Amino acid sequence: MPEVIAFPGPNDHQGLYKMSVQQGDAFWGALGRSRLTWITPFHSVQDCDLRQGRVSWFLGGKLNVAVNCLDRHVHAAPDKVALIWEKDEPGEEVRVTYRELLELTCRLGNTLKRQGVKRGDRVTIYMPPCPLAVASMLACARIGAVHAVVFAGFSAESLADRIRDAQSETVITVNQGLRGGKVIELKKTVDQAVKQCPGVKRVLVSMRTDSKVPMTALDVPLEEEMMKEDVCCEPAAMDSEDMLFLLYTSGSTGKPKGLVHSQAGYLLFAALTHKYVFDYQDRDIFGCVADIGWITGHTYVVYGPLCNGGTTVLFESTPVHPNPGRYWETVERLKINQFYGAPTAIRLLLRYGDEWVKKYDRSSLKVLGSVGEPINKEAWEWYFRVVGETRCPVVDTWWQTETGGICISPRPSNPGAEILPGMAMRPFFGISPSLMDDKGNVLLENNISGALCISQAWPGMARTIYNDHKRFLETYLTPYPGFFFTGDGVYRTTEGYYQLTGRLDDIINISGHRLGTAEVEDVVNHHIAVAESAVIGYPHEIKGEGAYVFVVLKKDSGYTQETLTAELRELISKKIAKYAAPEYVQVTHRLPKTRSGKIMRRVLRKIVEDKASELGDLTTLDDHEAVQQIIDGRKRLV
Ligand code: 6R9
Repeated sequence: MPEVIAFPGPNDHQGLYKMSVQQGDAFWGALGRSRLTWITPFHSVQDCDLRQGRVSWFLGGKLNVAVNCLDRHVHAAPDKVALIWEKDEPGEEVRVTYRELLELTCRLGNTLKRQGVKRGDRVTIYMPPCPLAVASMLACARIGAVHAVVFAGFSAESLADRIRDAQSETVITVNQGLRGGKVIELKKTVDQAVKQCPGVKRVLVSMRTDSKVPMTALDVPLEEEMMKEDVCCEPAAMDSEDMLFLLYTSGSTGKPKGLVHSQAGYLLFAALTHKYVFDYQDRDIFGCVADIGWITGHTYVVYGPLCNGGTTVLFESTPVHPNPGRYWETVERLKINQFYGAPTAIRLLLRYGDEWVKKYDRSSLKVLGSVGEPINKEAWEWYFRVVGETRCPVVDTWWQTETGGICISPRPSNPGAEILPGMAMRPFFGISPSLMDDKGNVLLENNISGALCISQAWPGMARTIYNDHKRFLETYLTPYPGFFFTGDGVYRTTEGYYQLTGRLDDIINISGHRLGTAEVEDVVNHHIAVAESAVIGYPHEIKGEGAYVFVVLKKDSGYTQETLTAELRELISKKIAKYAAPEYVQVTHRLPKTRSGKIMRRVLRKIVEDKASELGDLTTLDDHEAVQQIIDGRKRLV
């Protein structure tokens, strides 16, 4: 007889949290059974050992993620709206019901199969938010292929790197994108990328606009092919731990890494966090404005809301198109109940003043969410007071591509719990945060700062880095053996609440987008005039952080600071993405180095933060004059 365990009531968050971390098997087992639909039930809830890098959930179980996100809701309510596609031009939204989305997904799944895509194959998706992008993700899930969505703002080079790393033979894209009223030649970018990827066998092209684009021998017109296919597509029975998707993200060294998420644990964690953090109810319209190319788009535009049978908004535009009232006009028109966006956009809109917000009826709003970077108090207060009229709790949600879903955040479904401005507050069910000091000791007390680690595996965590498990272990699991290391710093208040303080490594966060300084340096160092460089992040009023490049030129290169700045900005946009282009390029004669030759980024950081009087311990610095020159050079630049 299995042991009967009393489950705390749905409003007893403390009880639920306690159970989730102390009796994880009972907690997740019950949720896995009740919230997911299985083809074969699992026999064990988990088999995890962070020390060994072993993470498996719902062992022995077989399921299909697309069935969980579509079929079961089609049975219950076929005409319920699954997606509202909020196109670039306001007022042209398109509603897609669960029945329609299932049909699209099946036709697309059959198209992929006919084109030769097999279970386990990787499919790269390079598309803006649109129903066919969601159907592409779900079609992969349906036939057991692995999707790798690449944000459609990445350059051809970045796209090619990701296609090659994933060994994708298939790319799905659109003829053109539309964003902020501008046409973006996405197919052209794919053409350039595919030239560098001999492994690509086919490119499926959807027609987002009416413009014909040149088609090559590899290209397949997606809508035309889909029309020929059946609206039924047998779902593959997938093991809980089979790969669902790869998603590339920047690390502090080397090329971006393809984090691997698996089926059941990820989906359950997505659905549960979506339900509890946003207090999502059956008829609510959920408006997450993130692009599907980021993890936020995966988990809270697609998988969480659809697994819960919800209605989710796909936002194709920008916060300022056609004017800074866009978000709130969309909230009014679509009657959005939960709005989920990034601090960088909030800071930008705040500057345009309250009128753009107040013009529109926001009475549908119940919860406001923030994600991607720390939200400063001023932005938090404005979001809470002006946008939400102090009526809507603000949930500052901390998580990462690696964590799969929200890990630290307030839960408005938790009645009466305090929420403080600019704080992620409390761990979600199953998440046990640990703070570490430099020596790897666990800090048990409150009112203390440390490196944020998580001491137990949770169902939504990434399982590995595609084709590089060693790097996965080295990055996340060996720095603090037995713990998952997040790379973030955190402060725990006297009350035991968590406040994130920023990255501890060489990752900078530009408008909520991660960028490794090493990635940028790699591009800068390829410029013919550059002898060496150092890239750092500096505080930026709107973007959170900006990139600042220090360059030492080769002798007699003939370049001035101005010409070099323009060329480097161009080069970085082309090689990485537009958002990565640095704000400042400062040419200097020397970089500050230790006697052993290491660049002292700490010193450079202080200088660009205008804290040159607080440079700290400089005993290892070999060249004090270099520092003074840099301070003087910066004064001339800004
Ligand atoms: C979901 C997402 C992850 C990094 C993360 C941290 C920063 C995200 C945050 C936050 C403070 C928050 N971050 N949310 N910092 N408060 N609420 O953004 O994933 O793109 O992988 O970035 O973003 O530094 O480590 P990802």
